[in-house]
Amino acid sequence: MDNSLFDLTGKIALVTGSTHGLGMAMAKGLGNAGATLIVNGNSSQQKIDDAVKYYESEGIKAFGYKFNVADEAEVIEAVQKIQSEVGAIDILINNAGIIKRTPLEEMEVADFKQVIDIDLVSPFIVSKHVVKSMIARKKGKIINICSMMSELGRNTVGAYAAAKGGLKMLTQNMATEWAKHNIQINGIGPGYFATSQTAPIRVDGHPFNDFIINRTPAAKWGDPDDLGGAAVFLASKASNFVNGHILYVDGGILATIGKPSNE
Ligand code: GCO
Ligand code: CA
Repeated sequence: MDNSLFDLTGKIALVTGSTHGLGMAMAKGLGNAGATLIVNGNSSQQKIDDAVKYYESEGIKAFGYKFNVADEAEVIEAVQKIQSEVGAIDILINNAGIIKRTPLEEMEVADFKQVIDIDLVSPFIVSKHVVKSMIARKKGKIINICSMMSELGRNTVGAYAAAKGGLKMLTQNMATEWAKHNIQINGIGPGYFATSQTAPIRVDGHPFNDFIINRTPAAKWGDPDDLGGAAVFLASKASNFVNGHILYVDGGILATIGKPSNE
């Protein structure tokens, strides 16, 4: 099969928050399609080194950079280092994010602001500094990782929903401003996936576990590797006229109002 439409050989991809979870699964998808990975995290150098070793064991070229996506000075320094040490960034996936599950009326303002900072302001900061060389080179791909919460509310995740809803509009505005430079900016909206972020609500017997399985037409939690195809599509020339679109990968959740638990 000629899959040159999806070939990422020679491309350099920065995936923020790619030491574990969905970020790692999407990065692996890009790497298996030929991309060289820039692995990022902010918790520890050890986690980054371990992730780089993991990618390399999968036959993927990877380089680790520890920086805080919410700190503009750190982002500027890291982007400059990446560009001089590895090369210009062709693909950026803004994936790093956090969630806090607290009823809104009990949530501290500082916690609300921290979620907005990391999940919404950071994609702006990183994109702002990566897009400059994309504009100069007249090509690039930016993928913002949205959520079911870009479209739907849920008890306790108000700050996260506000950030992810904002990220959907930020994606559309980036496309509005940057598409003319031959840069495609889109989003991926993962449904409910089996990751460490959802571990606390995925345990057997937790009512949310049954709820999600019943609420999802595919009747299961997603396997993180199922996101690889969407990432490769939006990172490759297969999507060269797709812009400002959010591709939901959710087993059908947004297609339906759901059903009673006994059906
Ligand atoms: C939650 C979940 C979600 C998912 C995902 C859904 O508490 O509802 O953790 O936020 O992580 O973002 O798309
Ligand atoms: Ca290929």
